[in-house]
Amino acid sequence: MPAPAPHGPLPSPRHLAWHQLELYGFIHFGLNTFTDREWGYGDESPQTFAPSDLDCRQWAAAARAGGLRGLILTAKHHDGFCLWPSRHGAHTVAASPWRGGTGDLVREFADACRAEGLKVGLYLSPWDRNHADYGRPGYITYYRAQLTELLTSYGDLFEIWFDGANGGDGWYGGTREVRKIDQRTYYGFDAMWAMCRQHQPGAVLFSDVGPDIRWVGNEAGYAGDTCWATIRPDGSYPGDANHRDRLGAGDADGTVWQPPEADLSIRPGWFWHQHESPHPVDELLGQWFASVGRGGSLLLNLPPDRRGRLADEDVARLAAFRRAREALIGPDVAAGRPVTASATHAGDAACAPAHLVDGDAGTYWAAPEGTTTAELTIDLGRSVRPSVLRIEERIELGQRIAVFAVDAHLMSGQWLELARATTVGARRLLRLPPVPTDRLRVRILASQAAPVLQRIGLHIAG
Ligand code: FUL
Repeated sequence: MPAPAPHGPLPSPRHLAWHQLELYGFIHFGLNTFTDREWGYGDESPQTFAPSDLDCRQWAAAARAGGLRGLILTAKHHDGFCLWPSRHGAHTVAASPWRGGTGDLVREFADACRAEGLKVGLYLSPWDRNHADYGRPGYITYYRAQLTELLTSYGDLFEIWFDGANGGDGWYGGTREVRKIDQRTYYGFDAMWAMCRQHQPGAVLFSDVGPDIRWVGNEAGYAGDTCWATIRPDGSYPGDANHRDRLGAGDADGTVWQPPEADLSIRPGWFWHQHESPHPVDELLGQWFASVGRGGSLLLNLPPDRRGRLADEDVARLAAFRRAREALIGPDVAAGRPVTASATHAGDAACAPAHLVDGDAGTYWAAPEGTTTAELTIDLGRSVRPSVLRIEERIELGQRIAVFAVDAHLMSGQWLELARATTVGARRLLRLPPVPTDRLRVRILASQAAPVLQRIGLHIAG
Protein backbone atom coordinates (compact mmCIF):
# COMPACT_ATOMS: atom_id res chain seq x y z
CA MET A 1 0.00 0.00 0.00
CA PRO A 2 1.27 3.52 -0.68
CA ALA A 3 2.03 5.72 2.31
CA PRO A 4 -0.85 7.96 3.51
CA ALA A 5 -1.40 10.93 1.21
CA PRO A 6 -0.26 14.33 2.54
CA HIS A 7 -2.97 16.75 3.66
CA GLY A 8 -2.97 20.54 3.28
CA PRO A 9 0.10 22.81 3.56
CA LEU A 10 3.26 21.01 4.65
CA PRO A 11 6.31 22.13 6.66
CA SER A 12 9.61 22.73 4.86
CA PRO A 13 12.85 21.05 6.02
CA ARG A 14 13.77 24.29 7.85
CA HIS A 15 10.42 24.18 9.65
CA LEU A 16 11.02 20.58 10.69
CA ALA A 17 14.40 21.48 12.20
CA TRP A 18 12.84 24.48 13.98
CA HIS A 19 9.97 22.40 15.41
CA GLN A 20 12.59 20.33 17.27
CA LEU A 21 13.91 23.36 19.17
CA GLU A 22 10.79 24.02 21.28
CA LEU A 23 12.42 26.46 23.74
CA TYR A 24 15.08 29.08 23.04
CA GLY A 25 15.98 32.54 24.25
CA PHE A 26 16.01 36.20 23.34
CA ILE A 27 18.69 38.62 24.55
CA HIS A 28 17.65 42.29 24.70
CA PHE A 29 20.76 44.30 25.42
CA GLY A 30 21.96 47.72 24.26
CA LEU A 31 21.77 51.41 25.13
CA ASN A 32 18.37 50.90 26.76
CA THR A 33 20.07 48.76 29.39
CA PHE A 34 21.97 51.86 30.50
CA THR A 35 19.27 54.48 30.01
CA ASP A 36 16.51 52.44 31.71
CA ARG A 37 14.24 52.57 28.68
CA GLU A 38 12.37 50.09 26.51
CA TRP A 39 12.44 52.11 23.28
CA GLY A 40 15.43 54.44 22.89
CA TYR A 41 14.65 57.65 20.99
CA GLY A 42 17.74 57.43 18.79
CA ASP A 43 19.67 60.36 20.30
CA GLU A 44 21.50 58.36 22.98
CA SER A 45 25.26 58.74 22.98
CA PRO A 46 27.25 55.55 22.22
CA GLN A 47 29.39 56.66 25.17
CA THR A 48 26.55 55.43 27.36
CA PHE A 49 27.23 51.84 26.33
CA ALA A 50 29.67 50.77 29.04
CA PRO A 51 29.09 47.26 30.41
CA SER A 52 31.59 46.73 33.21
CA ASP A 53 31.94 42.96 33.05
CA LEU A 54 30.32 41.70 29.86
CA ASP A 55 30.35 37.95 29.52
CA CYS A 56 28.33 36.35 26.71
CA ARG A 57 29.52 32.95 27.84
CA GLN A 58 27.63 33.48 31.11
CA TRP A 59 24.41 34.14 29.13
CA ALA A 60 24.91 31.05 27.01
CA ALA A 61 25.84 28.79 29.92
CA ALA A 62 22.74 29.89 31.85
CA ALA A 63 20.55 29.36 28.80
CA ARG A 64 21.95 25.90 28.25
CA ALA A 65 21.52 24.99 31.90
CA GLY A 66 17.89 26.07 31.59
CA GLY A 67 17.34 23.71 28.65
CA LEU A 68 17.22 26.42 25.96
CA ARG A 69 18.48 25.35 22.55
CA GLY A 70 19.43 28.68 20.99
CA LEU A 71 19.62 32.44 21.58
CA ILE A 72 18.60 35.42 19.47
CA LEU A 73 20.42 38.74 20.09
CA THR A 74 19.07 42.23 19.39
CA ALA A 75 21.98 43.22 17.12
CA LYS A 76 20.17 46.56 16.61
CA HIS A 77 17.00 47.64 18.42
CA HIS A 78 14.72 50.55 17.47
CA ASP A 79 17.27 53.12 18.75
CA GLY A 80 19.57 52.21 15.86
CA PHE A 81 22.63 51.40 17.98
CA CYS A 82 24.58 48.46 16.52
CA LEU A 83 26.17 45.88 18.78
CA TRP A 84 28.70 45.09 16.06
CA PRO A 85 31.16 47.55 14.43
CA SER A 86 29.18 47.94 11.21
CA ARG A 87 31.12 49.25 8.22
CA HIS A 88 28.01 51.15 7.16
CA GLY A 89 27.50 53.59 10.02
CA ALA A 90 29.00 55.24 13.07
CA HIS A 91 26.27 54.58 15.66
CA THR A 92 27.88 51.37 16.89
CA VAL A 93 29.95 49.76 19.61
CA ALA A 94 33.05 51.14 17.85
CA ALA A 95 32.05 54.58 19.21
CA SER A 96 31.58 53.28 22.75
CA PRO A 97 34.04 52.87 25.62
CA TRP A 98 33.37 49.11 25.72
CA ARG A 99 36.58 47.17 24.91
CA GLY A 100 38.10 50.53 24.02
CA GLY A 101 35.94 50.70 20.91
CA THR A 102 37.42 47.51 19.46
CA GLY A 103 34.68 45.10 20.55
CA ASP A 104 32.19 43.12 18.45
CA LEU A 105 29.36 41.93 20.63
CA VAL A 106 27.66 39.95 17.88
CA ARG A 107 30.92 38.02 17.42
CA GLU A 108 31.33 37.37 21.15
CA PHE A 109 27.69 36.30 21.35
CA ALA A 110 27.92 33.91 18.40
CA ASP A 111 31.16 32.39 19.68
CA ALA A 112 29.73 31.93 23.19
CA CYS A 113 26.54 30.28 21.90
CA ARG A 114 28.49 27.87 19.75
CA ALA A 115 30.88 27.03 22.60
CA GLU A 116 27.82 26.10 24.70
CA GLY A 117 26.18 24.10 21.91
CA LEU A 118 23.43 26.68 21.31
CA LYS A 119 22.09 27.83 17.96
CA VAL A 120 22.61 31.48 17.02
CA GLY A 121 19.89 33.87 15.88
CA LEU A 122 19.81 37.63 15.26
CA TYR A 123 17.27 40.46 15.48
CA LEU A 124 17.79 43.55 13.32
CA SER A 125 15.10 46.18 13.91
CA PRO A 126 13.70 47.57 10.66
CA TRP A 127 12.58 50.70 12.52
CA ASP A 128 15.62 52.91 13.26
CA ARG A 129 15.00 56.10 15.27
CA ASN A 130 18.58 57.25 14.88
CA HIS A 131 19.06 57.19 11.14
CA ALA A 132 18.71 60.48 9.23
CA ASP A 133 17.31 58.74 6.16
CA TYR A 134 14.70 56.67 7.94
CA GLY A 135 11.51 56.77 5.90
CA ARG A 136 13.38 57.46 2.65
CA PRO A 137 14.96 55.07 0.13
CA GLY A 138 18.46 55.75 1.49
CA TYR A 139 17.67 53.98 4.72
CA ILE A 140 16.61 50.83 2.89
CA THR A 141 20.02 50.69 1.20
CA TYR A 142 21.63 51.07 4.63
CA TYR A 143 19.38 48.46 6.26
CA ARG A 144 20.08 45.92 3.56
CA ALA A 145 23.82 46.52 3.80
CA GLN A 146 23.62 45.89 7.54
CA LEU A 147 21.53 42.80 7.03
CA THR A 148 24.06 41.46 4.52
CA GLU A 149 26.85 42.07 7.02
CA LEU A 150 25.04 40.05 9.66
CA LEU A 151 24.04 37.30 7.22
CA THR A 152 27.58 36.82 5.97
CA SER A 153 29.90 37.44 8.95
CA TYR A 154 28.74 35.32 11.87
CA GLY A 155 28.28 31.76 10.64
CA ASP A 156 25.03 29.80 10.39
CA LEU A 157 21.96 31.44 11.88
CA PHE A 158 18.92 29.39 12.89
CA GLU A 159 16.49 32.32 12.95
CA ILE A 160 16.32 35.95 11.84
CA TRP A 161 13.81 38.17 13.63
CA PHE A 162 11.99 41.00 11.82
CA ASP A 163 10.08 43.23 14.21
CA GLY A 164 6.90 44.89 12.96
CA ALA A 165 6.87 47.61 15.68
CA ASN A 166 6.96 51.25 14.61
CA GLY A 167 5.96 54.21 16.78
CA GLY A 168 6.61 56.93 14.18
CA ASP A 169 8.61 59.54 16.08
CA GLY A 170 12.35 59.61 16.60
CA TRP A 171 15.58 61.59 16.52
CA TYR A 172 16.24 60.82 12.83
CA GLY A 173 19.55 62.64 12.47
CA GLY A 174 18.44 65.47 14.72
CA THR A 175 15.17 66.37 12.99
CA ARG A 176 13.14 65.02 15.92
CA GLU A 177 9.96 64.40 14.03
CA VAL A 178 7.31 61.84 13.24
CA ARG A 179 8.00 59.80 10.13
CA LYS A 180 5.22 57.66 8.82
CA ILE A 181 6.01 54.84 6.47
CA ASP A 182 3.79 52.49 4.51
CA GLN A 183 4.46 49.26 6.41
CA ARG A 184 3.13 47.31 3.46
CA THR A 185 5.69 48.56 0.95
CA TYR A 186 8.50 50.60 2.54
CA TYR A 187 10.91 47.87 3.64
CA GLY A 188 10.44 45.64 0.61
CA PHE A 189 10.39 42.59 2.82
CA ASP A 190 10.23 40.13 -0.06
CA ALA A 191 13.63 41.28 -1.31
CA MET A 192 15.05 41.03 2.21
CA TRP A 193 13.72 37.55 2.65
CA ALA A 194 15.34 36.58 -0.65
CA MET A 195 18.67 37.88 0.71
CA CYS A 196 18.25 35.75 3.81
CA ARG A 197 17.48 32.67 1.70
CA GLN A 198 20.57 33.31 -0.39
CA HIS A 199 23.00 33.66 2.52
CA GLN A 200 21.27 31.64 5.25
CA PRO A 201 19.14 28.97 3.59
CA GLY A 202 18.68 27.07 6.86
CA ALA A 203 17.39 30.03 8.91
CA VAL A 204 13.70 30.42 9.70
CA LEU A 205 12.46 33.95 9.11
CA PHE A 206 10.19 35.43 11.79
CA SER A 207 7.85 38.36 11.49
CA ASP A 208 4.24 38.98 12.51
CA VAL A 209 3.33 37.10 9.35
CA GLY A 210 6.25 34.82 8.60
CA PRO A 211 7.30 33.91 5.93
CA ASP A 212 8.40 30.86 7.99
CA ILE A 213 7.10 31.38 11.50
CA ARG A 214 4.50 33.84 12.74
CA TRP A 215 4.09 35.95 15.85
CA VAL A 216 1.60 34.49 18.31
CA GLY A 217 -0.30 37.79 18.67
CA ASN A 218 0.73 38.62 22.27
CA GLU A 219 3.93 39.09 24.24
CA ALA A 220 2.75 36.96 27.14
CA GLY A 221 3.93 33.57 25.93
CA TYR A 222 0.78 31.72 24.92
CA ALA A 223 -0.67 30.32 21.71
CA GLY A 224 -4.35 29.62 21.18
CA ASP A 225 -5.86 26.63 22.96
CA THR A 226 -6.73 25.61 19.43
CA CYS A 227 -3.58 26.16 17.43
CA TRP A 228 -3.18 25.45 13.74
CA ALA A 229 0.32 25.69 12.28
CA THR A 230 -1.42 26.86 9.12
CA ILE A 231 -2.80 30.32 8.39
CA ARG A 232 -4.29 32.37 5.56
CA PRO A 233 -1.93 35.36 5.15
CA ASP A 234 -4.65 37.30 3.26
CA GLY A 235 -2.27 40.08 2.20
CA SER A 236 -1.17 40.86 5.73
CA TYR A 237 2.26 42.41 6.45
CA PRO A 238 4.58 42.89 9.47
CA GLY A 239 3.04 45.44 11.83
CA ASP A 240 -0.52 44.86 10.56
CA ALA A 241 -2.60 45.22 13.73
CA ASN A 242 -5.79 43.98 12.04
CA HIS A 243 -4.34 40.53 11.54
CA ARG A 244 -3.24 40.11 15.15
CA ASP A 245 -6.27 38.36 16.61
CA ARG A 246 -5.95 35.40 14.29
CA LEU A 247 -2.29 34.72 15.03
CA GLY A 248 -2.72 32.64 18.19
CA ALA A 249 -5.09 30.06 16.74
CA GLY A 250 -4.08 30.14 13.08
CA ASP A 251 -6.63 28.97 10.50
CA ALA A 252 -8.01 25.46 10.14
CA ASP A 253 -8.19 26.14 6.41
CA GLY A 254 -4.83 27.93 6.26
CA THR A 255 -2.93 28.04 3.00
CA VAL A 256 0.64 28.12 4.35
CA TRP A 257 2.55 26.28 7.08
CA GLN A 258 3.53 29.13 9.41
CA PRO A 259 3.54 27.97 13.04
CA PRO A 260 3.62 30.45 15.95
CA GLU A 261 6.53 31.53 18.09
CA ALA A 262 5.41 32.84 21.48
CA ASP A 263 7.68 35.56 22.84
CA LEU A 264 7.85 36.36 26.52
CA SER A 265 10.33 38.12 28.77
CA ILE A 266 11.40 36.46 32.00
CA ARG A 267 10.89 39.93 33.56
CA PRO A 268 8.20 42.53 32.83
CA GLY A 269 10.45 44.52 30.44
CA TRP A 270 12.39 43.31 27.42
CA PHE A 271 15.43 45.26 28.65
CA TRP A 272 16.89 45.07 32.15
CA HIS A 273 15.50 47.47 34.75
CA GLN A 274 16.81 47.52 38.26
CA HIS A 275 13.48 47.26 40.05
CA GLU A 276 12.04 44.36 38.07
CA SER A 277 12.28 40.68 39.00
CA PRO A 278 11.83 37.47 37.07
CA HIS A 279 8.40 35.81 36.86
CA PRO A 280 7.59 32.86 39.17
CA VAL A 281 8.31 29.35 37.89
CA ASP A 282 4.62 28.39 37.91
CA GLU A 283 3.87 31.17 35.44
CA LEU A 284 6.74 30.17 33.17
CA LEU A 285 5.54 26.58 33.29
CA GLY A 286 2.02 27.63 32.31
CA GLN A 287 3.37 29.65 29.40
CA TRP A 288 5.55 26.75 28.30
CA PHE A 289 2.54 24.40 28.21
CA ALA A 290 0.57 27.06 26.33
CA SER A 291 3.24 27.54 23.64
CA VAL A 292 5.55 24.53 23.27
CA GLY A 293 2.66 22.37 24.46
CA ARG A 294 0.42 23.65 21.67
CA GLY A 295 2.81 22.93 18.82
CA GLY A 296 4.59 26.32 18.76
CA SER A 297 7.84 27.47 20.32
CA LEU A 298 8.64 29.62 23.35
CA LEU A 299 11.12 32.48 22.88
CA LEU A 300 12.08 33.44 26.43
CA ASN A 301 13.85 36.78 26.83
CA LEU A 302 16.76 37.10 29.28
CA PRO A 303 17.91 40.71 29.73
CA PRO A 304 21.56 41.16 30.79
CA ASP A 305 22.18 43.95 33.32
CA ARG A 306 24.60 46.89 33.24
CA ARG A 307 27.53 44.64 33.98
CA GLY A 308 26.64 42.73 30.81
CA ARG A 309 25.69 39.63 32.79
CA LEU A 310 22.42 37.96 33.66
CA ALA A 311 21.39 38.65 37.23
CA ASP A 312 21.87 35.75 39.64
CA GLU A 313 18.13 35.57 40.29
CA ASP A 314 17.39 35.19 36.56
CA VAL A 315 19.98 32.42 36.25
CA ALA A 316 18.49 30.67 39.28
CA ARG A 317 14.94 31.09 37.93
CA LEU A 318 15.93 29.57 34.62
CA ALA A 319 17.42 26.54 36.35
CA ALA A 320 14.34 26.19 38.56
CA PHE A 321 12.10 26.36 35.48
CA ARG A 322 14.01 23.44 33.99
CA ARG A 323 13.78 21.43 37.20
CA ALA A 324 10.02 22.06 37.30
CA ARG A 325 9.62 20.69 33.75
CA GLU A 326 11.73 17.67 34.56
CA ALA A 327 9.85 16.99 37.79
CA LEU A 328 6.55 16.90 35.92
CA ILE A 329 7.78 15.05 32.85
CA GLY A 330 9.55 12.03 34.27
CA PRO A 331 9.76 8.53 32.75
CA ASP A 332 7.53 7.68 29.79
CA VAL A 333 5.52 4.69 31.02
CA ALA A 334 4.00 4.11 27.57
CA ALA A 335 7.41 3.46 25.98
CA GLY A 336 7.54 0.02 24.39
CA ARG A 337 4.10 -1.02 25.74
CA PRO A 338 1.53 -2.87 23.58
CA VAL A 339 -0.76 -0.54 21.59
CA THR A 340 -3.96 -1.39 19.76
CA ALA A 341 -5.78 0.79 17.24
CA SER A 342 -9.43 0.72 16.22
CA ALA A 343 -8.15 0.54 12.62
CA THR A 344 -4.87 1.02 10.77
CA HIS A 345 -4.02 2.26 7.28
CA ALA A 346 -4.57 -0.70 4.95
CA GLY A 347 -3.34 -3.05 7.66
CA ASP A 348 0.14 -1.95 6.62
CA ALA A 349 2.97 -2.91 9.02
CA ALA A 350 4.75 0.37 8.18
CA CYS A 351 1.85 2.21 9.83
CA ALA A 352 1.44 -0.10 12.84
CA PRO A 353 0.31 1.38 16.18
CA ALA A 354 3.46 0.02 17.91
CA HIS A 355 5.30 2.89 16.21
CA LEU A 356 3.62 5.35 18.57
CA VAL A 357 5.72 4.13 21.49
CA ASP A 358 8.90 2.88 19.76
CA GLY A 359 10.95 6.01 20.52
CA ASP A 360 11.69 6.44 16.81
CA ALA A 361 10.58 9.81 15.43
CA GLY A 362 10.91 8.43 11.91
CA THR A 363 8.04 5.94 12.25
CA TYR A 364 4.30 6.54 12.64
CA TRP A 365 0.82 5.07 12.87
CA ALA A 366 -1.87 6.02 10.35
CA ALA A 367 -5.63 5.47 10.31
CA PRO A 368 -7.21 4.16 7.10
CA GLU A 369 -7.69 6.74 4.33
CA GLY A 370 -11.16 8.23 4.48
CA THR A 371 -11.59 7.86 8.27
CA THR A 372 -11.59 10.87 10.59
CA THR A 373 -11.96 9.22 14.01
CA ALA A 374 -9.94 6.52 15.78
CA GLU A 375 -9.18 4.97 19.16
CA LEU A 376 -5.76 3.99 20.41
CA THR A 377 -5.28 2.01 23.60
CA ILE A 378 -1.96 1.50 25.38
CA ASP A 379 -1.66 -1.31 27.91
CA LEU A 380 0.58 0.12 30.62
CA GLY A 381 1.05 -3.27 32.35
CA ARG A 382 0.68 -1.78 35.84
CA SER A 383 -1.16 0.98 37.59
CA VAL A 384 0.47 4.40 37.22
CA ARG A 385 -0.46 7.99 37.99
CA PRO A 386 0.26 9.98 34.85
CA SER A 387 1.21 13.64 34.99
CA VAL A 388 1.65 14.67 31.34
CA LEU A 389 0.52 13.33 27.98
CA ARG A 390 2.66 14.07 24.93
CA ILE A 391 1.12 13.44 21.54
CA GLU A 392 2.55 14.31 18.13
CA GLU A 393 1.12 14.27 14.64
CA ARG A 394 3.28 13.27 11.71
CA ILE A 395 3.49 16.85 10.47
CA GLU A 396 5.45 15.91 7.35
CA LEU A 397 2.02 14.70 6.16
CA GLY A 398 0.16 17.83 7.36
CA GLN A 399 -1.85 18.84 10.43
CA ARG A 400 -5.18 17.05 10.70
CA ILE A 401 -6.60 16.40 14.18
CA ALA A 402 -9.30 18.82 15.41
CA VAL A 403 -10.61 17.19 18.63
CA PHE A 404 -9.37 14.37 20.83
CA ALA A 405 -9.92 12.99 24.31
CA VAL A 406 -7.73 11.09 26.77
CA ASP A 407 -9.19 8.39 29.01
CA ALA A 408 -7.87 6.45 32.00
CA HIS A 409 -8.90 2.86 32.69
CA LEU A 410 -9.91 2.68 36.36
CA MET A 411 -9.62 -0.17 38.89
CA SER A 412 -13.40 -0.48 38.65
CA GLY A 413 -13.06 -1.42 34.98
CA GLN A 414 -14.63 1.82 33.82
CA TRP A 415 -13.07 4.50 31.64
CA LEU A 416 -12.76 8.06 32.89
CA GLU A 417 -12.15 10.99 30.54
CA LEU A 418 -9.12 12.87 31.93
CA ALA A 419 -8.77 15.54 29.29
CA ARG A 420 -10.20 16.78 26.04
CA ALA A 421 -8.47 19.13 23.66
CA THR A 422 -8.57 20.31 20.07
CA THR A 423 -5.48 20.55 17.86
CA VAL A 424 -2.27 18.53 18.10
CA GLY A 425 0.15 19.45 15.27
CA ALA A 426 3.86 19.06 16.02
CA ARG A 427 2.98 18.29 19.63
CA ARG A 428 0.38 18.68 22.30
CA LEU A 429 1.31 18.46 25.96
CA LEU A 430 -1.52 18.04 28.42
CA ARG A 431 -1.27 18.04 32.16
CA LEU A 432 -3.36 15.19 33.52
CA PRO A 433 -4.92 14.69 36.94
CA PRO A 434 -2.93 11.95 38.75
CA VAL A 435 -5.64 9.28 38.50
CA PRO A 436 -4.33 5.69 38.85
CA THR A 437 -4.71 3.84 35.55
CA ASP A 438 -3.38 0.67 33.90
CA ARG A 439 -4.46 1.56 30.38
CA LEU A 440 -4.48 4.81 28.46
CA ARG A 441 -6.92 5.50 25.68
CA VAL A 442 -6.73 8.33 23.14
CA ARG A 443 -9.91 8.94 21.19
CA ILE A 444 -9.60 11.05 18.08
CA LEU A 445 -13.04 12.58 17.68
CA ALA A 446 -12.62 14.85 14.67
CA SER A 447 -9.94 15.22 12.05
CA GLN A 448 -9.64 16.96 8.70
CA ALA A 449 -8.25 13.75 7.16
CA ALA A 450 -7.20 10.29 8.35
CA PRO A 451 -5.21 10.81 11.58
CA VAL A 452 -1.48 10.11 11.41
CA LEU A 453 0.47 10.20 14.70
CA GLN A 454 4.14 9.63 15.31
CA ARG A 455 4.21 9.48 19.08
CA ILE A 456 2.20 9.11 22.25
CA GLY A 457 4.12 9.50 25.50
CA LEU A 458 2.65 9.19 28.98
CA HIS A 459 4.85 10.67 31.65
CA ILE A 460 4.78 10.21 35.39
CA ALA A 461 6.38 12.70 37.74
CA GLY A 462 10.17 12.38 37.75
C1 FUL B 1 8.50 44.47 20.02
C2 FUL B 1 9.48 45.61 20.31
O1 FUL B 1 8.87 46.87 20.13
C3 FUL B 1 9.96 45.42 21.72
O2 FUL B 1 10.83 46.43 22.14
C4 FUL B 1 10.64 44.06 21.81
O3 FUL B 1 11.82 44.06 21.00
C5 FUL B 1 9.68 42.96 21.36
C6 FUL B 1 10.31 41.58 21.33
O4 FUL B 1 9.18 43.24 20.08
O5 FUL B 1 7.84 44.63 18.84
